[in-house]
Amino acid sequence: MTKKNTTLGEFIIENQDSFQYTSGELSKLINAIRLAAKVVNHEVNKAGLIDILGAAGDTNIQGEDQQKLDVLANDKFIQTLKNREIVCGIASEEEDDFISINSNDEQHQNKYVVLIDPLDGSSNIDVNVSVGTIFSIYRRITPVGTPVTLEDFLQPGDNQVAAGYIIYGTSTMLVYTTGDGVNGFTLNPAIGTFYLSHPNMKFPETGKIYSVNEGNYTHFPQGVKDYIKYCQKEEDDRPYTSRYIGSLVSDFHRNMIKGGIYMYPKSSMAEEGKLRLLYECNPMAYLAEQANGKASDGKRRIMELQPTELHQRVPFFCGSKKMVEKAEEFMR
Ligand code: P6P
Repeated sequence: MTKKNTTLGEFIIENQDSFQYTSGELSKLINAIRLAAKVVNHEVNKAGLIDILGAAGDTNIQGEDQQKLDVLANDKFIQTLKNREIVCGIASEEEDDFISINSNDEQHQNKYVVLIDPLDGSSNIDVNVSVGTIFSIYRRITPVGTPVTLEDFLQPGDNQVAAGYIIYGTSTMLVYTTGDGVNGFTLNPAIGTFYLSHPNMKFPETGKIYSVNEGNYTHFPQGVKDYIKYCQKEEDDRPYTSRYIGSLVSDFHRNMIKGGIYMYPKSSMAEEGKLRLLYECNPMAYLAEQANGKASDGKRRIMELQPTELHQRVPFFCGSKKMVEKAEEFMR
């Protein structure tokens, strides 16, 4: 068992033998994410000051072009991942198409594609509510050294080799899995080091928190309405508590620690729901299952879905296993 206060760097070295591919590759992948997380964290934490220090919208006090933070986060992650000799392609919520990274170069042996939501919940920045970055990593399926193709990105979630998130909250944490459980690392901003603070994270089998935007209640399918009323009914261990931050990473993180279910159902306003399969639902589903939780679209396991489009949306139910199963029961 890894001792607490291990740094992320030490943890990667201690655990790279359990990574199913060559050990150096895991280190490069996670180190790229780690570096980008620190850079984005720095920008996110001073977001409010930028408005004070520089005219919002054009330039800030350093005379730099003021970028929307999600665009900035996107640029930082892409730039950091490109600089590593490990990634051959990147897809992002902020980019219409995927980005191919010099995979025309014959010597280019990069084997991994990364899919990211660079700053999920970014509308919360202006009101100082926590936001997050979500990442999902696959090995390419087309031949190494050839140009990466859309096929390399449209893989079912079961093919993921790593996934995780950074939550920019009261503290900044990096939470990830490579298929051998979920571990959480807290950043000490004073020295820029992530320390293992939450080893072997697990969803409680059930919980008393449900997270959904109840403003959409009248537009939900009947089964979802019935489940929400079930959560609110005074019976057994209920009523549950409603907690909805408007930031998937934050709601997921709290539910994993305390027990709970997060729901973004389809509705008459959003026929396929709102969340994106490739860079929101699949990585969070991988983490959920690695933490003994569950993730479905209400009927099917998220990680079995065969993607058809880069930015496709799916309904999303994720969290404590027994709560997701109960919600699915109401929707059958
Ligand atoms: P709504 C943020 O935009 C996000 O993708 C998730 O992080 C969050 O849970 C959800 O959408 C909020 O969406 O429609 O409830 O405001």
